Formats: sequence, C-alpha cells, structure tokens
Amino acid sequence: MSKGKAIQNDIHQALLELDEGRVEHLTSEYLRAGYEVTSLLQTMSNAVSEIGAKFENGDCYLPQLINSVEIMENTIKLIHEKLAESDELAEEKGVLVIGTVKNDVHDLGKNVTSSMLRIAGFRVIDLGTDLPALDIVEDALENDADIIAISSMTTVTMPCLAEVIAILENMGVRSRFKVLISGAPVTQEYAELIGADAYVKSAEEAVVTAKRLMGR
Ligand code: B12
Repeated sequence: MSKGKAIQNDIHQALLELDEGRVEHLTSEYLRAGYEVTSLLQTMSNAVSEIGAKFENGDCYLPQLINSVEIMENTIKLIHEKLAESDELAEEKGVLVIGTVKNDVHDLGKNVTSSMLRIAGFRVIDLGTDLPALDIVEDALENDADIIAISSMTTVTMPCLAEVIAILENMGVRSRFKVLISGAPVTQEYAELIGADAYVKSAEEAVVTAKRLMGR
C-alpha cells in the first residue's frame, strides 16, 4: 500500500473514532507530502457515511454523526487554508447553487458536497434546506448560476426535484442551467424521468460530474 493510502486509512479510522486532533495532524502530514486531495475527501466522506449507517442501525447517536460532519468540515477548512498558502486552489470552474428541497431538513451530505465542490474550484452558493422549488429557481437566476444541485433525502419530497425542472421550463430558462440531482431515494432512472442533466450518488461523483457539465 502506498504511504498516501496508508495515511488516508489512518484518517478514516481517526474520523470513525471522532478523534479530531489526530484527523488534523494526519491531514497536515498528508498535505505536506503533496498527496492528492479529492480521494482524501472521499475517504472522509465514506467514514461519515459509515457513521450514518451506524446511526440508522441504532449503533450510535445523532450527535456523534453530527460531530463527524463537523470534524470533516473543520478539516476541509484546514485543507482550504493550506491550499491557499501554497497557491494551489483551482481557478473558478463555475457557479453552483446547492440546496435541499421543501420539507427536507437533511443537510449533512449537502454540506460535505458543498465543501468538496468549493475545494474543486466552484463558487458554491448554499441555499440551505427546506427550499420551495420556486425559491431555488429564483436564486439560481439571481446568482446567474451555471449549475443547480439539489437533493431530496426522502421519497415524499422527491416531486419537488421535478417541480424545479418544470418551473425552469415554464419560465423558458431551462437551457440556461444544468440540473444535478442527488439524495438517498433518488436514482439515475428518476433523473432521466424528470429530465435532470445528471444524477450523482456521492460528493466525489458530484465534483466529477459538475466539472463534466461545465465541459472541463
Ligand atoms: C442523519 C439522518 C437524519 C438526520 C438529519 C440530520 C441533518 N442535519 O442532516 C435527522 C435525524 C434529522 C433525520 C430526519 C429524518 N429522516 Co433521516 N436519515 C439520516 C441518515 C441516517 C443519514 C444521512 C446522512 O447524513 N448521511 C451522511 C452523509 C455524509 O452521507 P449521504 O447523506 O449519503 O450524502 C452523500 C451523498 O448522498 C451525496 N449528497 C448528499 N446530499 C447531497 C446534495 C447534493 C445537492 C448533492 C449533489 C449530493 C449530495 O454526497 C454525500 C457525500 O458523499 C439517512 C440514512 C441514509 N442511509 O442515508 C436517513 C434517511 C435519509 N432519513 C429518512 C427519514 C424517513 C427521515 C425522517 C422522515 C424520519 C422521521 N420519521 O422523522 C426525518 C425527515 C425530516 C425532514 N423533514 O427532513 C429515510 C428516508 C427514506 C425515504 N426513502 O424516504 C432515510 C433514508 C433512513 C431510512 N433508511 O429510512 N434523518
């Protein structure tokens, strides 16, 4: 196993143990050695998802899951600072509005995704959660966004994803935006059904797909 991968595994373990000091220390070491950042972020995201699965099975409590996301977000800030110091931050790749649909308050995955997109060089405008479809469209227009990235984590709130696309079409502005959708019950088939431009199942895929949608 390469040294970089070994440090990633240690970071994964430290995050599962919610050991913020160790995560920070190892991340600094990882960055100093110049290893690649995107796969590190996905490793951390996988650890958070593992804790999410434990929470679902009743093997840990919600504050632990939230704590893991906070550690990840703090580590992402650290990565941002280090990359800024070393002048390695990517040039702006595009403007993206991101949010969770009406009646859906899940935001942990969205926050992780926002952070990863920022590191990848997108200007990300986080609209928050519980967003009516019309508000999403108005904010996208106001910010002259290139991409609208929206998620629904529950089945009952999924129709709001379709509503966003219907509103864009009714306003005659559908072609101005790429629409990227995600969320636990969302599928590729659903994306095709409602006419979204892309479906992603992870934050890493969101970065790759957003770059592709921008022709990068
Ligand atoms: C944590 C959690 C909660 C927390 C949310 C805390 C918060 N601030 O987000 C709380 C306890 C509040 C909650 C509430 C509810 N929840 Co809940 N929740 C979860 C759980 C266990 C983990 C989700 C999570 O944060 N994972 C960690 C993150 C990092 O991983 P992730 O979500 O997979 O995100 C990745 C990708 O999906 C993607 N991504 C995520 N979001 C976005 C957004 C965009 C734009 C993009 C591009 C990508 C992207 O990138 C992320 C990183 O790779 C899931 C189970 C699951 N397996 O998903 C259920 C789950 C989503 N919840 C569920 C339900 C039913 C509910 C409730 C209705 C429960 C209830 N009866 O009250 C309420 C709904 C409240 C509401 N109105 O929204 C169901 C939905 C089932 C369905 N098909 O409808 C799930 C799937 C659990 C289950 N198996 O039944 N929940």
